[in-house]
Amino acid sequence: MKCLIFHSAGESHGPQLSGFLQGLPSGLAIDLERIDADLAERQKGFGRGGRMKIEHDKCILTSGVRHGLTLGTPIAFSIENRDWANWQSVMGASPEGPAPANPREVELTAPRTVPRPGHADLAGAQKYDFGDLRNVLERASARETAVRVAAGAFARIFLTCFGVESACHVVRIGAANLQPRVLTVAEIRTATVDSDVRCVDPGVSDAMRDEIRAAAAAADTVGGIVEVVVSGLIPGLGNHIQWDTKLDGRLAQALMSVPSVKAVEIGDGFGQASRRGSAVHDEIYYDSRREQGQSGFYRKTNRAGGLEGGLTNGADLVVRAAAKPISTLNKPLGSVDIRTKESKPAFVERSDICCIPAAAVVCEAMVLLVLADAYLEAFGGGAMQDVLARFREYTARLDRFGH
Ligand code: EPS
Repeated sequence: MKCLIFHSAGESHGPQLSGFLQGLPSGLAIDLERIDADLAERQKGFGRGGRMKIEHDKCILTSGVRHGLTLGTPIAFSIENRDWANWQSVMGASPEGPAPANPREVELTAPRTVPRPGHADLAGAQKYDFGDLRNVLERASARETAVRVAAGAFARIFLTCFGVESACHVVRIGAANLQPRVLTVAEIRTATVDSDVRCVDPGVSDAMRDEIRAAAAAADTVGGIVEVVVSGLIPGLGNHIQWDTKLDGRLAQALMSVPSVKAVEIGDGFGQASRRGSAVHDEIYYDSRREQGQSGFYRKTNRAGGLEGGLTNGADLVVRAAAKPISTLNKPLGSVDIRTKESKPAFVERSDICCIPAAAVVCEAMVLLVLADAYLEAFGGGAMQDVLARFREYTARLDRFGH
């Protein structure tokens, strides 16, 4: 992301997570309740572990907004880790922190030396030369995704000004799979409201819960696939001219950075590999009376998922991410103690059985950050009114192109 810069800091059991977001124009109205609503969505989900009962994530703004409006300056914000109260002796910054307050803290302070297969534990310790895996895992923890969701909520507020709306849902948990179907943002929002696995189909939701229960009973974990749909995008975001500016590549990078994500698919991407071109590409139609999409051009299908050649084409963006099962297993896999080199079961840290409903919210946030960056790249300016004026100029030009 070049026009919108986002970075985070924070350890899972440190005092707080911090976020830094730079590039939003001045004059954008920020409603903190909307940001906290997105944070609450991330905390939900059947199969979450004990941590979410402790935390109550809220966005604390410390710069970049005055009297409810952005200043065009860097936005800094934090999310408190309530659990820090129980970890001060384990995670304190000072060389002489408080002594462990109880046997649990004594146990937590002991170095973790048997890496979990699938986690950053071993390669991180090798690279940074740590004898205690906690120095890696605290940052590799998915707790960090809370800040991403807050940053994505700022992006959502910005994008709403251009008529962009989004939603996410879960399409697979383990063997429980939603048959592919075309869904609008509104349909996804309505149908997932009551599903604690964030699935649009009640029958498949039941099957997904069964998958999670079965994994929990086997002291195992389970992964899945999430889908993000975005409507209202103008044609021409991103570009076709350079490998690192193509929007599909930028989306894939952002989604692949989400903990657990191992694959990204745009439209029905993987399925396209086995079909002929005539059964894959979305034919183009024209109707001069058509108002929707700022031009008379439209498609009857959207197998491309709203992206062609690195640019949006005006159809809904449809992107999926596949996430592996969480790598902390209550019945741990075999590993090796980095100190003694003895074979041992990997260490067990409190964790979730399934993070897929939360991962959907995180993936949506990442998509929104990439799209906000693309709008700023196309229409950027210091003040929101200038950005909107450039946007209107472009949509008027698209209208002339289409008529
Ligand atoms: C998470 C916080 C973590 C984990 C989970 C998600 O907190 P804790 O380690 O204290 O339980 O529950 O993260 C992982 C599964 C992981 O492997 O890092 C959160 O805030 O979403």
